[in-house]
Amino acid sequence: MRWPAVLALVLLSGVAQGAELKSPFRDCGECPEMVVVPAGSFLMGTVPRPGESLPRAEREPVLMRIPKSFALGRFELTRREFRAFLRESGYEAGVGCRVWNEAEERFELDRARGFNQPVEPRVPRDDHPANCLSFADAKAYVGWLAKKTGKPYRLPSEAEWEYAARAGSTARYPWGEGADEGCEFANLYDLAGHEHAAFAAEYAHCNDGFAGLAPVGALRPNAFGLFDMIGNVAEWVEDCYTDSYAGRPRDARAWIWTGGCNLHGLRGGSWLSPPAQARVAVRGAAEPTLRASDVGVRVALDLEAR
Ligand SMILES: [Ca+2]
Ligand SMILES: [Ca+2]
Repeated sequence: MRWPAVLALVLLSGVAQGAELKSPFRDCGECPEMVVVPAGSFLMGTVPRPGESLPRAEREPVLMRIPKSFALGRFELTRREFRAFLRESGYEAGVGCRVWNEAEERFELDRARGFNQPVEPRVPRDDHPANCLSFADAKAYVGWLAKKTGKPYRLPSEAEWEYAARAGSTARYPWGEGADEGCEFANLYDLAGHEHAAFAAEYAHCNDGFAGLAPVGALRPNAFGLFDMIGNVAEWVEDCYTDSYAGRPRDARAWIWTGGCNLHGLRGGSWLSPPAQARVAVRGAAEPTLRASDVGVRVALDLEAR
């Protein structure tokens, strides 16, 4: 089903009336800082422009309702936070990470690389996003965090992710329609990246200041106070990936099925993404075993138990 643009604008009035942003919080010293995302509704997907070709996965939008407020990581999970998990749990960060080979302009599996030995960032800092994490690593982390805090930490659903990333925006990007206006908000493949690597892909014609991974929160947040939803590292969501929204739950629940998924959703694109691949509705996916230098985690939390 296609949605006429005028109808879409009417439907997308969005965030619950009277919602006001609450202060961020964290449940322990090395726990992720959390932002309360208000309840609301939104159109998930992209209304195609006349003549525009978009993947089926996003071009048949669905009206979604997020019935209750929830909390989402203010930032991508950081190296410091993931290291606390490794230290306290004894979990081993595996090796074998998909990295970008600049010389050959392609991704390749580097069996010697992993969270502890990333190619990027070249000089890792505590506040860089944790990367080279598989879906299982992400689940292990949120499981540990839930046990440690006694609170229902988990991965975000795909609906929650897009709702939170849009933060009330109906545009192609949370900041508006143009990729070239996004360098204040998102670390993508931009002039800085192009000057450094110059691989053959479209780039944003502005300078976000980062040719590689940026520390979390280096750029401006969206209207919900969330940083780096678009770009930097792509983020795992709980949902199995499908190539259509037909039949999916129309609320905040993740769309998963017993027996496991061949592919899980990845959202937001990364610092390596051409801007068109980092639009807010673009649906990425990967095998749950994939560890990649451009993939990380953002945690979510149910609030009813608080
Ligand atoms: Ca960049
Ligand atoms: Ca991100």
